[in-house]
Amino acid sequence: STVQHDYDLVVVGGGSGGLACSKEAAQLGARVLVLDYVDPSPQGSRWGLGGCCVNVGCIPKKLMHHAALLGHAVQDSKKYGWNAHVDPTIDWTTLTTVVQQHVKSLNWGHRVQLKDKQVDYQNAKGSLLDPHTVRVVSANGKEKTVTASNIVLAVGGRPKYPDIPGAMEHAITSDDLFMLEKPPGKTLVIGASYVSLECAGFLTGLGFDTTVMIRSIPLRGFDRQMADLVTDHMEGSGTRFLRQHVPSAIDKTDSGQLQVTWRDGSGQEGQGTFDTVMMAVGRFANTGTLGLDTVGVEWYSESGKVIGREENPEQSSVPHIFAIGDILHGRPELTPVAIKAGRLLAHRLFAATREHMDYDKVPTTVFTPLEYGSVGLSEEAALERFGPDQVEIYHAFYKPLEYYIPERDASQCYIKAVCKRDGDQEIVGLHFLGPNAGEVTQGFAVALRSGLTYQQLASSVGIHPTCAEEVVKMGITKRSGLDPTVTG
Ligand code: FAD
Ligand code: NA7
Repeated sequence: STVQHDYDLVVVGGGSGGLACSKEAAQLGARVLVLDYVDPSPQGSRWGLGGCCVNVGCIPKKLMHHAALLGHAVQDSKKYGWNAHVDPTIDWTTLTTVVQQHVKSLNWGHRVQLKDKQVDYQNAKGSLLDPHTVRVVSANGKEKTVTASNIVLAVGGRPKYPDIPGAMEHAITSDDLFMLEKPPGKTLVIGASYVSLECAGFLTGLGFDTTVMIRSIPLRGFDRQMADLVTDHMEGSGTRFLRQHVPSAIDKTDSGQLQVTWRDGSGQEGQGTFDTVMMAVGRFANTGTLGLDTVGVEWYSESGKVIGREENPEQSSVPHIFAIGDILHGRPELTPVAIKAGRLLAHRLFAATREHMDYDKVPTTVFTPLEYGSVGLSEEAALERFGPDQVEIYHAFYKPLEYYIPERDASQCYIKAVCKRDGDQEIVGLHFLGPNAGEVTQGFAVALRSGLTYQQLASSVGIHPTCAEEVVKMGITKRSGLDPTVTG
């Protein structure tokens, strides 16, 4: 049809995926409108343009993780001869101020880029009225409609609250933590997602008495052995754990603290008092008010996520309506995934390219105090897919050079390559626990995506002295039963 719509593309949600897609589309000559609107958290936190990653995700998280590592480095530095006489303490107000300043500079940067690239932007909430019409409600309540040839939904997700008395009222989530006015004090983090462990890890590192409540296992979906090493290391660094515990209520005491009631694995009830309780029990997709049913976009009621097509992963059941990022069912919830999917989609729509997002072997890193980088399959997943006889695991426990002088414990510094057993032994999964895991994992992930085999890895020359070289030096298989500890 030759119907003229107001826009070639309307993008609902100005986060990682939505901004990347709208900018790319505009660069390719499309007339683009992007809508971004943030509902305040139940605790009243609000923020600017850019979505989760910029405001309440990757960026503030990594900065606070780094802040915690710096404190640790000051401790280590004394052993190297630095006259650092006082034990470092964190000034929470300074930390949140500088983190928020950086976030605001990114909010501003996004605005400038949209302007430069001639993307129309509105701080407004979008929903679908009919398959080509978007209802736009601006922050001041003004309402209008726009029509679009194509619509991209990129509304991301928000933290869940468990359905227990007092949770919504008294608990914060990661949406509040990074802009918390007062230092969190004694903190309970509920849940065992990577968000939970990362936040608990840096809070411990910043000097706050921190407890994590886990109802089953840590880091569901990740390699089990690695996940257990992550929590072992945290426990050794002072984070407390309540395992097989579920919360049942949160009450405020007269002194203003929070009393948490829980049940342990044997059904026994217990209580503890905290200054801050943070929920990190997973996230739900922001699709509830989008009007998906009105236009016939299929979605899963359980997660709120949009169902993509096999042959065109971001295309919904309505051919010109697409979903990218955290709201796309069955895909990793990561910023670079949302960005890449958004860019490729813009090219398919406005430059007639055919390249699709490849969601396989997407690397990620859990920024716990000891970082965990991974790409590809966990040991469990490989054993299930190929069978125990067809999988070879190479592994190594190693000690980073930097750890010797300050006598840091390296018990959890561990690497594992999950390989097929036949032929040149294709590597199907790589797991690295150690300093700078994100930096180490990125390059190896490129190699894995290019079909890296164990033979190629083993024939590579390391960079000495690094932790990354331990990856290319791994020679002990699990099957052999030999001690995988690197010596010398
Ligand atoms: P978002 O970035 O969430 O953007 C969606 C935007 O749409 C938001 O601004 C939202 O308010 C807005 N919106 C919602 N509904 C509407 C509507 N109806 N109309 C208009 N606007 C709307 N990923 C990594 O890769 N690395 C990390 O280290 C990392 N750390 C994280 C740490 C934490 C604590 C959290 C919570 C997440 C982290 N992530 C990380 C995940 C990453 O933030 C997300 O995968 C990414 O932001 C998803 O991008 P998106 O475009 O799908 O959605
Ligand atoms: P996940 O990975 O969905 O994890 C949610 C965590 O919260 C998990 O540890 C759950 O335990 C726990 N949980 C959920 N509900 C409760 C209640 N009611 N009480 C206590 N604990 C609870 O979280 P994310 O959304 O952060 O991660 C999304 C993606 O990132 C995911 O796909 C991963 O691959 C990486 P459980 O394990 O269910 O017992």
